[in-house]
Amino acid sequence: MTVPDHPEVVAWIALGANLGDAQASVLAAIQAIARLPSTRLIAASSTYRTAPFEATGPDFVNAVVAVSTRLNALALLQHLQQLENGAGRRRPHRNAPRTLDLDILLYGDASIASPTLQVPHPRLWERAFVLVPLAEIAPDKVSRAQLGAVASQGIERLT
Ligand code: PH2
Ligand code: MG
Ligand code: MG
Repeated sequence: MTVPDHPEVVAWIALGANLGDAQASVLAAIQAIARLPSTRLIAASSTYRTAPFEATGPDFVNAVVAVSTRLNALALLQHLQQLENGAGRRRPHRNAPRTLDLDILLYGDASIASPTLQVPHPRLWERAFVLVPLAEIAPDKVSRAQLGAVASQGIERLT
């Protein structure tokens, strides 16, 4: 499953948590992503405290990272799901509070529409908790207008 079968691609991953020690979970997940096979961490945003968006429960901690990876997109997804499960992720209902959520936002310039993975992430542009950390590490990927469109959503930089 970890056999590299792909040329190197830059992938962008969103991290989120709002159960347990969310800040510690997100920071640990960044380190775990950096240790994935055939994968190198290129950049990590600050962490942010964010208001739940179309979700219930406590405030979230969110961040975005960029990796260079030779894993194909589905293999990368499987590794990220293993990390979520290792952090104790349960899925009682959609958008339930979670110990760790790892979403592939972009995988190179690929468009993927499989039952298990949609890339670019279909709700990327609606969410300050993704756009603000993404803009921090990839200012060329997010326009002022896109940031303006989510400016009413609560977000505060932590680290
Ligand atoms: N994730 C969701 C739904 N809502 N809100 C915030 N602030 N942060 C998240 O990571 C988040 C959310 C679905 O994955
Ligand atoms: Mg998510
Ligand atoms: Mg998810």
